[in-house]
Amino acid sequence: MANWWKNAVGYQIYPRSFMDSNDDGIGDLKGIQAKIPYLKELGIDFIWLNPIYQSPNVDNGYDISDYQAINPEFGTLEDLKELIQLAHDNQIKLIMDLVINHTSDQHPWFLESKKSKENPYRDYYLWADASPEKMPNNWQSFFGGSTWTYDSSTKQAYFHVFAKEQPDLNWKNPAMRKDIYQMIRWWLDFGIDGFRLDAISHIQKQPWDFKITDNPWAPFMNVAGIETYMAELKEIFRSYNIMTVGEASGVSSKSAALWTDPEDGYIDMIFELEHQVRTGEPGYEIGSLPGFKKVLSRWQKDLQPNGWNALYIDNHDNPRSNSIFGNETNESATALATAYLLLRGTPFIYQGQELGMTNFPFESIDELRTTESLQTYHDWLNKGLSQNEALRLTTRWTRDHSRTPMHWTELGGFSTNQPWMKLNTNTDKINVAIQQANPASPFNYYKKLITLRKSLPVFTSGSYQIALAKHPSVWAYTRKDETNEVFVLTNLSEKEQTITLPNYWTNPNDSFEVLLTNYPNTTWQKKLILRPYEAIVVKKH
Ligand code: TEU
Ligand code: CA
Repeated sequence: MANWWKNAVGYQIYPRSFMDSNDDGIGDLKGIQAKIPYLKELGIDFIWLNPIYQSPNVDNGYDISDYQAINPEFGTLEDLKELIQLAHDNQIKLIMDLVINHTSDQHPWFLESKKSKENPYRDYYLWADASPEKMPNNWQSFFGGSTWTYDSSTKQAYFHVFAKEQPDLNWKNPAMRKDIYQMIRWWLDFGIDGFRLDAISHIQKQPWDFKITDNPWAPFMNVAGIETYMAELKEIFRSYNIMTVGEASGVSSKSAALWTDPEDGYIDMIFELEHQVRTGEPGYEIGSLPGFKKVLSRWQKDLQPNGWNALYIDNHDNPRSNSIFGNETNESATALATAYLLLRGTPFIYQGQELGMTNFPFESIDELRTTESLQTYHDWLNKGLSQNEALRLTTRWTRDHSRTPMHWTELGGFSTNQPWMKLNTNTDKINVAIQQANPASPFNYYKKLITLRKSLPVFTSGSYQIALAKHPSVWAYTRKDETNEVFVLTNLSEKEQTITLPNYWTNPNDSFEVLLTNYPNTTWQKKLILRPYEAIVVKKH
């Protein structure tokens, strides 16, 4: 069956925080198994698991020390096999994170590589001559500080775009690539249904003497020469009936159409990293709706002829959309859902998003877990800020907001033990149990929305056209194919918005059917007063 992923809806699981089955405070594979019926009820078609491989957890599993072993915290390979079987029995597929830009510094390849310049694994990584005072260049890593770490025993430094415990692999080395490709095939033969390719646009780097002009990340963002490696990866992917989604920051919407072209593309779809547009002073910033809408509209347009989008509003690297673009209400959770889930592409839902989970009210630095955020906090303190100020500046946009454990019941229901990270304080109001019982809950709205998306092919393959493009608070668009035309109208603000719909949308000769709304008593007319975070989906007959 070709392209099964085109009309599929994905669900991202952050295994550490989903469900703990053995009460050690850490989510695990058996916990996920126990929640398959929940995912089935929600109506999703595939799961993306964040990394569950053997890892020292400097970056919560994104620092892998053995690609073919499971971190015992999560369970065993046998547990994963069982999970895949159970998911498949429920018509749910499962894709894994593929982290091949870097490994852990504890990976046997790196331990060898470090030993000497002559070691056969030396060139599996990127080494250059350096001294403690002088690194090969002044490039900065994504996680702060130099991209280089000095090694006194060989008088060279190794390169890393993330933490120093995550050395970058040397993609120029065919022996390294061969080992990586073997590992990829091993997983595909294991029976998984695809991969999310982590940080894939960074695998190629500029020469070390490349001069940065404006963009500090330019030396390792979609650098020319990456095509060779992507083409080799594609060759493997194309020999399996799987899906691939690349996290490809720096790949423009124009090139993304080539990357995801159904004939010649490397991968099936791309996560863009541009739509989290912020406004306001650092530490006070919120999401900018005009930016959000503009970026997503551009991606819709540029990928329309050939490419394919991966759609998301929440993930494990960003704060909760219901806090950043919404006002933490059921209405904002459901309006945001309506706005993105009916776009052209494959939607992903991040665990808890379907409940409208919110940011965590951080009161102390001890509540944070991400290495990167702890680093930022200390940087602020060193600049002379008070603890309170430093905490506020760090926590407005920390990844940790989305990593708090899932809310199953009024008391949380994630674990009977102390969880690895605190649960949010609103488990009594936002949880699976009460939302399943309440027909008007975000959970039940997501169910309807997913069903609606799958009920009409226009939502999968129809074209996208924005309306009221300049409106600062309303996102309105048309999806259209030969058979159907639907209008998606969302007020993404907490104020009422009075709008005049385009004539075309309200032509008296046509009849209109409201397919879905998140408020009672919705009317459809030329002049409309949209209530706070109101969403309406209408079909023209
Ligand atoms: O994130 C990747 C990431 O943050 C960068 O690739 C991004 O492109 C950059 O910040 C530019 O805006 C992924 C994972 O999602 C994250 O959790 C990991 O920490 C990271 O890779 C390292 O593996
Ligand atoms: Ca556990």
